Amino acid sequence: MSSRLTGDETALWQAAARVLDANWTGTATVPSPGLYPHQWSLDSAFVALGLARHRRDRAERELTSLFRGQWADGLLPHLVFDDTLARHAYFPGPEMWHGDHRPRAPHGVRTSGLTQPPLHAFAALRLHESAPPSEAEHSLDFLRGLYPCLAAQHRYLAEARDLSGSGLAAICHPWESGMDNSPAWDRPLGALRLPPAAYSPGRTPRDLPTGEDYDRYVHLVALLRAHDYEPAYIRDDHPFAVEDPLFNAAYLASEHALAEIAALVGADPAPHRERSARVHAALLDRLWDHEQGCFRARDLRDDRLLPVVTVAAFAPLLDPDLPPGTVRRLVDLLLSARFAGAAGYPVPTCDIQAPAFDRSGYWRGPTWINTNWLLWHGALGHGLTVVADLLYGSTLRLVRQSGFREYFDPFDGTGRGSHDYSWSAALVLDLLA
Ligand code: 2M8
Repeated sequence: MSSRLTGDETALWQAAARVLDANWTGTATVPSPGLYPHQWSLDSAFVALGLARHRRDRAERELTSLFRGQWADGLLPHLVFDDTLARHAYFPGPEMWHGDHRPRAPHGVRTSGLTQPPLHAFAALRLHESAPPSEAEHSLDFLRGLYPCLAAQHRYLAEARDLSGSGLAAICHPWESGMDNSPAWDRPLGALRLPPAAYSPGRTPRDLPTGEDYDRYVHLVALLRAHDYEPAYIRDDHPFAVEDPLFNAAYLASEHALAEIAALVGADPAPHRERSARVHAALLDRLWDHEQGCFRARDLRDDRLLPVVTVAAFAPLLDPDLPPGTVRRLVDLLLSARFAGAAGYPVPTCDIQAPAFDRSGYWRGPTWINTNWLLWHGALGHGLTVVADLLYGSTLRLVRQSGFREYFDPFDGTGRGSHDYSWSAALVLDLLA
């Protein structure tokens, strides 16, 4: 803990550290007690950023534990199951993802067959950069060991998920975005033709996503599983294929980090630089909406941008090479009454003026700490100190007022969803560091 913290900040820091301690299983961190009892990929990347400031040993174990689940083709699954738990502990449990035939999946570890935004190389580099001099050598050794896994994760995305050949990676399920029921997915989900007796899991941990959303999520998983998650099926036939700005901004940030890691561990950074240049160009070429001045997801099944503007529109601020004119237009929209301008506790996950906006609807409106953190980091990278200060202040106000909740009402800051949510705590540790 930094010695320059005020008394109030010290108390917040300690409370955040307590949440991470309580959610530590001995090998990894669960997103929250109760509702999310396994290890999630995106959560672990954010948690590692916080553990880097609190328990560096655990940050390393967090990442190592996640990569135990990596598939032979490099896919980093979005879920690594804790097999000691009862089967009903979480829906959908391990049995939904595989039958006995488990091509490419690791032995002895049960995982999902989807992935999530690849923020891991970015987190690993930041972990290394925050090492005190006494741990620098050990930290470099850790990076050396992790580099091949990170490189394989990115190779999978480049080889199996670049469905348009543009350099962008496509997601094949809303869960892969990390923003499950974002209104951005309403159109492609609505276009799905469900089998007559759709599966109804009866899991409604909160009002949204609805049972109908779950039918669609489960249907998409059933299709992927039936086709063994084969890249050729995903490319040619799977009905949900979307290029998302947040997923690709994370991919780009991590590709930049991989180039740096490669140089540190004596590998060749050139392939990573080439790939990040392609993702940068494709983001602007394929996902930039000049009229609205923001990034939008592209549906590859009808080659159109998806209509709803969400907080993902701003994620490419993580791109250090974003042209200044593009940055200015993003900031204008971010500060407008459609996002931060009309929210007491920005940044809402969906355009407030969109008909689909729902202030309490999970990823359909509430403010989340992780998206705030990504935009804060992106804003700092572009020297946007006013925006960064706004995000920093509003994020800390949320957790001071409502605790480390999963998500928050963007107008009055009321906490919603799980309590003691790991990435909310972890990212506060990083903010305060
Ligand atoms: C939420 O997603 C899971 C499915 O993966 C769920 O709804 O059960 C999302 O918020 C996702 O971004 C997050 O990683 C996960 C665990 O916190 O929960």
